[in-house]
Amino acid sequence: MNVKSLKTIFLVSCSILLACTPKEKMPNKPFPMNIADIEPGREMSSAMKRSFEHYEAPRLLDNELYTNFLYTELKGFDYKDFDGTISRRDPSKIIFENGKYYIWYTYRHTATAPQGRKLANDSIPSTDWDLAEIWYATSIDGFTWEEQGVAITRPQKPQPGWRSVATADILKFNDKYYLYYQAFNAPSGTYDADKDAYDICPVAMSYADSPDGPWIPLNQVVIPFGESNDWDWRVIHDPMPLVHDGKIYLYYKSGMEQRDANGKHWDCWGLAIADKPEGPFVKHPLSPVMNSGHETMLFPFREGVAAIVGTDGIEHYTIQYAKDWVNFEVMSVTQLLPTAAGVFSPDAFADVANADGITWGLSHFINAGNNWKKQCSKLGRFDCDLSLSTNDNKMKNSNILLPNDVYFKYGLSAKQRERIKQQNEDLLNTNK
Ligand code: AAL
Repeated sequence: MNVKSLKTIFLVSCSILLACTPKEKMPNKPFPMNIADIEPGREMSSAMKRSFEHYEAPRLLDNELYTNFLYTELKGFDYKDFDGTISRRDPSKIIFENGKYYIWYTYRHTATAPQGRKLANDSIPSTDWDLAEIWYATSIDGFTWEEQGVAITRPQKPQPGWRSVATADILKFNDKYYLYYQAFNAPSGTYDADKDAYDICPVAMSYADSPDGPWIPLNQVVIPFGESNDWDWRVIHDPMPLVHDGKIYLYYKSGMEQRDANGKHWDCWGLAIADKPEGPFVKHPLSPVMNSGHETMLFPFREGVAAIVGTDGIEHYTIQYAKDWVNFEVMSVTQLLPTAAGVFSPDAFADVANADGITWGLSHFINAGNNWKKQCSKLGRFDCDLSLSTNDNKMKNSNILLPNDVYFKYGLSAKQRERIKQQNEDLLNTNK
């Protein structure tokens, strides 16, 4: 058969196919001004269809999982003029017990500011969360805090966490309290040749009968690393426990080696489930269950779980929801998100069928003194409306504009200026 007859057969088959394909039902009227006037079954563009089908509501104002975040400085914490020797960061969830709010956080009080892993020794920290302990504070109103002191000290070598204990989160289960935290056995940033990775640090747990302690260490690793070459075989960070269906649902961060433009590995979030706080924790077979977020804050919402997904990843700066606690969907895109925050989630452990959500929490602000040589972090409060019972329209704005200076601060590098100059010259040369 020659090329010409092949072409003819192809064209004839195409027209038969086209004739058989049902024609798309195109709307014959322009899109109406009022949503109520949209005819049922009307064909829509993908974007308009998404407004009605994917999101909770076409208007942000009606989207329970959209919010702004408004920030307030806290009272009650001293940072020695941000000289870099005192740091408070990575706050836990906030709980309300004994007539007051409780929060736990990474507390570092060292002789110097962090100096990097090469200069680190027994008293010089490598990073902002090295040589740290877990401290706690209480508050009556959530704005003024009273530091209560240490909750988890560093145990003796070789117990997990002898070098640093950091990034704790709280669980209340059957009237007892559990703190899960990162337990470093080497200065953070140290290279581990066995695992060919930095920051190998298991999750440890301590328990107490009261939020005021005393905290008893379990002295064992509670969330096992994955097998060699599994996505989470090297790092398990940021443990976050919630209660669902009578079990402990603990989300944690790990990630694949693929580097992003900012040099960070691909952060994802896994889910491990246990019947008892000490485990065994069984990893959900669909883990990782979230594809983004260096810092993610989770809380029960309606019958599912919601997540505020912060920096890093293809779905950063979003608020997500998983009705089944496993399969997350993007519910909104937002701005000025809290960083590594701890939320006040009254239903975190209540295991209710219709959780209300959250309206505030504490975020950390790294490099609090704006001087990387004296790096330290501070805690600040954020307020929001991700709650079914709160309806604060002011939290639903979507035109937050930052001061001009902020835009220009993120300017071009000399290398980028050079590239642009070259592109201009090339254009001039080709048009001569
Ligand atoms: C934080 C957390 C973990 C990391 C480091 C300290 O924001 O993601 O805790 O290890 O940074």
